[in-house]
Amino acid sequence: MRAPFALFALLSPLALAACGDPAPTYIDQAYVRLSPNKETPSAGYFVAHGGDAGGQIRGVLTDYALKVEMHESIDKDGMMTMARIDSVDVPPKGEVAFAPGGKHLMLWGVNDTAIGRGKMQLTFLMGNGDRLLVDAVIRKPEPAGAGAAKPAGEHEGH
Ligand SMILES: [Cu+2]
Repeated sequence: MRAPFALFALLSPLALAACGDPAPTYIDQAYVRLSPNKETPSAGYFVAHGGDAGGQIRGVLTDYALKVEMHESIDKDGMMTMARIDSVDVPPKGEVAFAPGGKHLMLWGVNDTAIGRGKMQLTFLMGNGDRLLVDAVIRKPEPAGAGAAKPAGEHEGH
């Protein structure tokens, strides 16, 4: 007659854990806008969601480009310039957007196989040691002349 009780005792901690699972940190809406010129880097964008605990992005890796850096465009006395950033805090229940004109990824040497496939996997290194794997859609460069419609401050490849 003790078996049902033992079974319940074993199961209940799992049930409690399932109820209390915190919302995780995650990343979505990732895309890479290819540079029209192979010699200049492409730009990557995404939205990081902090979940319940928040998190910190410490770096981004990929097998499909030679190098990836996190950058931030800044207005310095009216001149748009940019600086490398080493980490980004994503606040609890908040989000951080990497978007044209602000924070962005720079990717050098995007792999032709990835371009043909139209997407590439990015690995986000998080401050707690987690790695988040995210598929970024690869967008072809915009045709020359489309630049007039772009928001101010968006940088072209350099
Ligand atoms: Cu940049």
